[in-house]
Amino acid sequence: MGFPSRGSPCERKYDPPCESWLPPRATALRDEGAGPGTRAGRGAGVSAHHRETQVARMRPNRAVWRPSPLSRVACAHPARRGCRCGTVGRRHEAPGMSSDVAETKDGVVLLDYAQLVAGADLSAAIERAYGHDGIGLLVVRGIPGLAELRDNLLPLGFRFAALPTEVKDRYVHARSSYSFGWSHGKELLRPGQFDEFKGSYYNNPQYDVPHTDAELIEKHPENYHPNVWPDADFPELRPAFMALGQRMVDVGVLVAGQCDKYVQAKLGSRLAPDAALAKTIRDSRTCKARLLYYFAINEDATPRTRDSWCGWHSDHGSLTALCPAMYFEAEPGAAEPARKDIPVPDPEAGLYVRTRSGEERKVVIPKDSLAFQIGESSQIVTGGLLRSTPHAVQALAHPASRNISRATFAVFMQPDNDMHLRPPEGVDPAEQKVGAFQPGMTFGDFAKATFAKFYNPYA
Ligand SMILES: O=C(O)CCC(=O)C(=O)O
Repeated sequence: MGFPSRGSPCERKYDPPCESWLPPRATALRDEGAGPGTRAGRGAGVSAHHRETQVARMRPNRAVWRPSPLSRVACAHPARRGCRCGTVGRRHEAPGMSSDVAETKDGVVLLDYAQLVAGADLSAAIERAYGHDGIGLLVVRGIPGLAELRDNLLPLGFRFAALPTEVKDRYVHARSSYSFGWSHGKELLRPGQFDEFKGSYYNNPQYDVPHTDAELIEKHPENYHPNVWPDADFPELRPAFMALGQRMVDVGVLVAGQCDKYVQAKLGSRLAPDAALAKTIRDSRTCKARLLYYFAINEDATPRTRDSWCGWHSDHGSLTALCPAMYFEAEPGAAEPARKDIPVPDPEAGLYVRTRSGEERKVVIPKDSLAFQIGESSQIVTGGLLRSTPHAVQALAHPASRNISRATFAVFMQPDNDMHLRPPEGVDPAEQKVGAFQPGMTFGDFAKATFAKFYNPYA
């Protein structure tokens, strides 16, 4: 296995060999949005999907719709069939909210990167996306350099997955419960069914060596183990993975800063001191990035369920960044795709969220944008002011599915293991019915309990 052992590890973020091709960073970027921070990530145990799939299933009251006075009038938004918000026209109007929130053509809340950098107050958009009636997800567009970073990384998902099994197996890391390196066929799609058609490459997108404390690494290998890179067989993965991953965390900190503004205005001094989302993310050494590759399903002609490529789950960290997916066409066994970044030939395939009203909505992330999803840890520390949403990925239907595969990249921003998940003052921790959460838990406890309670085949 390729465990890096580079010098002065602990203090050193990954430095791309050459950043000259990246657009200049706004100086505000790293300092913006100081405040709360959390992150939602993989890695506090076994594949989060195992437990997340089951967590989602075990939370019947997630899908509660609170009707507002407006809910009697049918919404005419083309992307919101069945919505009862009362809006007639292009913009969706969530109950009790102003209409000055931009949306994608599918009705997903849309923020401009430039507005984020300028520090505009985007609280209305945050409430629309992450509040009680939101879908737990928003999109940020206009991110400089994103298209190129995406183009550099996602095809590597295809190429790595096409390597011989014995090569990929060198980078499987059982000791961290597959939270670093290559993982395929280890996670549950749904109870009893492993992820045959999904492979993942996990690593920390910020720190190759997040900690040098041997005891801590031994105790929490799923978070603090050094990154596992296939440098000997596939050296191109590391720079492309780290460059896109760091960019996504940077934008995540800006989104988190907006969440903090909104939450602070609503909860003020009731918030626990370490509930600040942007700070949590900035301080965290356990962010986890995942290059996902969904294999083509060539032969199976059974109808595709929503969770046919990725099971229903909610992310248990603080905030997840998602890259627009890329589809490939290739003959079985090909080392390179014949065509890449093609339009998906089955419009039903892709990412879905389950709304509070129980509706399953397809979410398309525009190519120049990133999506950001709220995780369960943020839901806990804000007493449910920000809410996570179950999501899943549907595979292409047969025969359109033949030779068509999909890659994407997710960055799970999550608190450090020892951060306490404290609901706001006045919110009874025992009333926080969020996954495996129990009062008094740290994030590390929460993550471990989540895995242990719902599924841990590696224990
Ligand atoms: O593939 C996607 O679009 C979503 C992936 C995802 O939800 C996850 O990795 O947790």
